[in-house]
Amino acid sequence: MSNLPETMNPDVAHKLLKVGEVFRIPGPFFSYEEIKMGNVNHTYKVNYIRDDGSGMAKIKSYLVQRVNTYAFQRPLELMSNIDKVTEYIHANFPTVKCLHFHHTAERHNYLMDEDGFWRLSNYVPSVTFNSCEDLEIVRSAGQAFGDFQMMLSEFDASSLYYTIPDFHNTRKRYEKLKADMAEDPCGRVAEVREELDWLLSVEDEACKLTDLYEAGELPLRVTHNDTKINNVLFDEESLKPLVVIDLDTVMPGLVGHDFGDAIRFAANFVEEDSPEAEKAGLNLNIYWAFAEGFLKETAPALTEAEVATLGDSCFTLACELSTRFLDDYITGDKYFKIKDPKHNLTRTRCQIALAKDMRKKMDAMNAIVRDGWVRYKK
Ligand code: GN1
Ligand code: MG
Repeated sequence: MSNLPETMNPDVAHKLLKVGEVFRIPGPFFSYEEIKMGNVNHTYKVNYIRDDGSGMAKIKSYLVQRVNTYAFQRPLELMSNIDKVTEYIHANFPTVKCLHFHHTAERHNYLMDEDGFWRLSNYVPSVTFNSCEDLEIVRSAGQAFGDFQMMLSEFDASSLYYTIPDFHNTRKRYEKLKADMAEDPCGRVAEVREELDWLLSVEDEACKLTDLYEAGELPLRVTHNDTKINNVLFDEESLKPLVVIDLDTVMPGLVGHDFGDAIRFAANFVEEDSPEAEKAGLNLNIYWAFAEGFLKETAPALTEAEVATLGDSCFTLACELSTRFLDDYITGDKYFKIKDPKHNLTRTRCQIALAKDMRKKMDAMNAIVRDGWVRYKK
């Protein structure tokens, strides 16, 4: 479980207080905690005191995020996507919880100032998991992501902007890696030769999903595209899923993007940036549990061709993310937040080790999704 508080920095506290004022949050503001989850945006839980209606003080919290505009170069389009998707869910599935973004006096759901691009939403008391051995929780995370995708199955995909163009275009990710490798702007390529060689040796296999889509064999859906299990908030007591969060990359995509990304995160024996890459690998029990939950929701809508890609999509997403981590390392760590100078290299090695192990287990992975699909599609 995550979300550990840390000591407050007065400059950050002052900034968050100002952001709260722009979003018209009634005070007094008294503290904040940085939420360390998320590798791209900065997230803070901000705490205010309120009257609970009977003259007693209660704590009311919100989430403030500074959006990383290096990753999201068109943040207004991103906020427009989130608005459309949450309004659609609210209108069509009124009992489903959504994050709600607050507006400024100018009716903007963001604030752009000299320090960046900010947004503020309600805080949902909950727990999240970076890893989880409890198969029931994993199964329900699979259901939550499957259900999220199904809720959006009638949503007009053409009304969405591509917040990050070619986000899961594995071919383009490889092309960028190769171009940056040739340029070697930080002189780091010699050090990562082994990782590069391995990734390049499996390029065609990793790009199968992209190639099949381009050949017209797979339908485009509205997908979440960042299905880490910690993007599902769970109720603190019942441990049932409450809401799927992080809608920054909700865009047209393939079902395999959501399935594969969830598996490469949740079903790894170790966390995605473990320095013990030799321990990384696919936990088939977790894979099975997630697949059960996901297919329970999605099977009736999936084509046979899509189901046939689900096992491979896990390998694809692990390789694709390896190329992204490695590319960031080669180009000087501009995209992902890093905790130490080799963090992106550590992440790369761990994803590669996972991808290698997935390859050995692919027959079992394919059998599991096929079996689940056959049972649930009726
Ligand atoms: C980023 O920031 P976070 O943790 O939600 C990234 C994902 C990666 C993930 C790897 C917009 O997600 O694509 O899979 O890190 N999000 C973006 O941990 O690039
Ligand atoms: Mg994200």
